[in-house]
Amino acid sequence: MRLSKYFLPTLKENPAEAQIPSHTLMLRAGMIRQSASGIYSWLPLGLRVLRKIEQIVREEQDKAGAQELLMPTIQPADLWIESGRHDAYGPELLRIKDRHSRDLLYGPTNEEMITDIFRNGVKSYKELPSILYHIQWKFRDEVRPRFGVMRGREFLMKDSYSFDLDYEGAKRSYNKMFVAYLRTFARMGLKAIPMRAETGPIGGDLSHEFIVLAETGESQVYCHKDYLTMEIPSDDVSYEDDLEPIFEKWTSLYAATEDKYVKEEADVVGNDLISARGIEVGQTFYFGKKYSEPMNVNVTDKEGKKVALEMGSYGIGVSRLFGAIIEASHDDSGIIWPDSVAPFKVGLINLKSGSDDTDKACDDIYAALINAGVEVLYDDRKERAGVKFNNMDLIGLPWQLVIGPRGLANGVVEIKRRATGEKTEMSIEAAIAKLTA
Ligand code: 5CA
Repeated sequence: MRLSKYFLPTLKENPAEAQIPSHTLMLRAGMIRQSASGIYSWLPLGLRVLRKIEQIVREEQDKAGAQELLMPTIQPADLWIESGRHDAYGPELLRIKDRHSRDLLYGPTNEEMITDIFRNGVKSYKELPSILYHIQWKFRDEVRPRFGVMRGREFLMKDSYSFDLDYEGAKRSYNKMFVAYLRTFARMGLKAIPMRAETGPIGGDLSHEFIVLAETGESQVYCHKDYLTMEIPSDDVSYEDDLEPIFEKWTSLYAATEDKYVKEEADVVGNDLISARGIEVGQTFYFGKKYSEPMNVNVTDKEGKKVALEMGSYGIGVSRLFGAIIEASHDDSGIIWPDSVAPFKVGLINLKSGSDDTDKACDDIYAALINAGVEVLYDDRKERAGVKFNNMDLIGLPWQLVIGPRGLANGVVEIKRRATGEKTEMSIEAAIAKLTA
């Protein structure tokens, strides 16, 4: 992509409405714009990152055996009346009437709808277990939307739902999602720590919040220091294996917990516990028959008896992760994207746009990288070098490739790694080889 043609409305100054780095940087780097309180448009550069986060979430769900479907954003209120949540959910639920005065709502989550789809589609225990998920926009009319995409009103969520015949099956499904979550967040360069949690309006009695530690997190959390060095389950661990030992290992250190569970925090902090701020990027729930009993989600078991299914649900805040990754990875100059979610891998900087030599060299390098399948943002604008450097640092692409007349005369270009600031001079061939490796 040539920057001269790219819609990238960056800002020089920190916007007054932003209180935390991710919000400031997403606005400054031209990635989002607020449309209404807690509701955002995703501009081209931001959308590329959102899609990559979404894709990692999708791949890890698929590996765990979950199947993707897509449910609508608008739901009939009837289903929520049936489950009893229409009243229970309160003013966060955006209730809508259509032209025929039918009651609808903008879904804040999809337990009812998936339950309805499932009960009409499955009859026998032989069709279990099953985990279904979708990645869809949600709406919660939060009292205090804040921190940009971190606590929005409209936000993108991955929500999975598991259906099993008995508790043992449901726990196996829970463990699969638990391991998938550890892997998902690790692929984004995040250390997310599972913490025992309350279940709130979703219900149930087993729940974990996955918390990324960051100074700007909304909640105060405490966790055992060993969490910081604990290994993510390797690829050798299959989803067919018994995952209970992994679950035990990750949940047994004086369990990691939110402050509401810590009674004598002053005594325990300072020993093996770390006190930190955290961002909740996902939450898992086991709620047994909470929806399946009132909504009649049955199958016939081996003996031909009807049994209500054991269910769980598992959410990931896809758009919140965007902010969480920036909170965990930025410096004074801007964002530092982990390679896995970077909008482009390479920022190609032409230090003298308009000069035949540098233009020709940049065009050739750009073509070579694109042909090799590398995502490149080429700053071909007639701007000062300082402006280009600042801009590249701000948007945080993992690699910068700098082409100037002086270097070219000596047969070299410069590669900079954004994360470390390390700069290396090398031949054009060597630079292309490095970036396509
Ligand atoms: N039905 C369950 C699991 S599918 C559920 O809705 N869980 S949740 O309420 O915990 O939401 C799942 C994730 O969505 C949260 O962990 C959080 O990362 C994200 N999330 C929740 N509310 C917001 C919000 N207002 N803005 C951005 N992300 C949010």
